Amino acid sequence: MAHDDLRSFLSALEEQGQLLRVSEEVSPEPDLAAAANAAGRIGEGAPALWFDNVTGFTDARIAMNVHGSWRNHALALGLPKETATREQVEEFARRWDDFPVTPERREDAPWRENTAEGEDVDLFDVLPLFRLNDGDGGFYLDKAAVVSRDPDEPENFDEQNLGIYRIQVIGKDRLALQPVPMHDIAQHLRKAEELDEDLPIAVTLGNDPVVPIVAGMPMGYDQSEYEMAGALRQAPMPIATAPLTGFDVPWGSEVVIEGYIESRKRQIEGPFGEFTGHYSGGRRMPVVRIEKISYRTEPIFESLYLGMPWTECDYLVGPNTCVPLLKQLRAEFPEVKAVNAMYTHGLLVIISTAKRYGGFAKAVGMRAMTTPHGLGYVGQVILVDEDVDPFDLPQVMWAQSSKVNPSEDVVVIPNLSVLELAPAAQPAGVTSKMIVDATTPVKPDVRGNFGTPTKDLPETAEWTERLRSMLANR
Ligand SMILES: [Mn+2]
Repeated sequence: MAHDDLRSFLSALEEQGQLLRVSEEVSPEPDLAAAANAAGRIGEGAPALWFDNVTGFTDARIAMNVHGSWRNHALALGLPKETATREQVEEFARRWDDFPVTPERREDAPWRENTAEGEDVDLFDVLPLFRLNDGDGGFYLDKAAVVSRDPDEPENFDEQNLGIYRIQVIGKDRLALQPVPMHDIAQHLRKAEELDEDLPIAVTLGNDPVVPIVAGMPMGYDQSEYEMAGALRQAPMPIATAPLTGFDVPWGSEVVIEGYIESRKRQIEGPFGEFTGHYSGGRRMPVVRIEKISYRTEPIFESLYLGMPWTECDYLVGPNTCVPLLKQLRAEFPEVKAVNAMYTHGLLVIISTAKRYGGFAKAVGMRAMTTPHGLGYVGQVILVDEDVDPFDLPQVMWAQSSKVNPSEDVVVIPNLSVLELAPAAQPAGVTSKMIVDATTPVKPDVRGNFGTPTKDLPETAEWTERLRSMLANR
């Protein structure tokens, strides 16, 4: 069942026992972030967290860890909460094939209830801002879906982009935003700055749970995130027209912030604890001038804790990284069976593939590095045979330990692109990348002295069931 906004999803989570209301008084720092950090440390099935009794805030409603467990991720896709991770990825991949689903335009967006513009814009009036990690340089909006358009083709709906970017609040009406060069908004900004024009944007906060999933997904430049949201929701995505920019924004957002990235202006942003498990330092980033805020009455502020994995971020960008890589690889290499890009946002990827001929698996690895996500992330690829499950790490370690002859199966390619946040890159933004071919060589590649593989015995499946039922009936 599709949820049209964050509120209805939080209600659904509560009905399923997947929302925990923290009613006792807590401090904004460090309690809010520490609680969300802890949600990633209490084992499977962590709930979303709701806070409305925060010292110093007379009027705050804060939701965290909304996607922060496989149960919540399943519920976000409208699946039963017990759905296994692998099944969630497979269902996600099935729904991908329903793309595109035309969105449904609605007029009565609830965020039209309240507005502030010009001199009256004050983010601190609307949002209960707090810091996440103790070394952060300020307050962040880290789960907002940002809408921008291609300045060359502003009427092209498919090129209108919805993306999640880290955003620091640097004043009551000022933001600093990080456009990773590999992401679509960076192309929009580059074109605007070539014309010395400000780039209009709409920052939407507190959305239906599929919006952060599609906004954080590495799709093609001219693939509409709203049309993909419709495919994943199995219902058209409700959108509405933002009043200042005229952009298409989610109908159900809690808060819509509109303004302009000021051409060629930069200001220090950061430090910020990142998904890599390391802080970025302070860096010069583009500056946003806010001109209008629209918001629901009693808006909910949704925030996401990130830092040393696993955190909510890792659940949010797990399947939505695996599936695009799988689909983009299969378009050219139908032999690819499965892709596991669950680790550190796909800085490392495990791919299982059949081989057409010797050397084929390495070609699959190189292609992974040139997909939209690969250009900024995929730094290590482990390739395994088609009968090895890339989500089963003991199997992957078996393949790597038994199949790899390092001098020939480990290929290092120097000076490739990666996002600046990758901690091991040198200089930031450039790195060597590695392919580990842990597949069995096929002709004409006849290296190694591989004997006949010891497959599970034909009767093992039957005995698995027998043992299970004997144990169950003891
Ligand atoms: Mn896009």
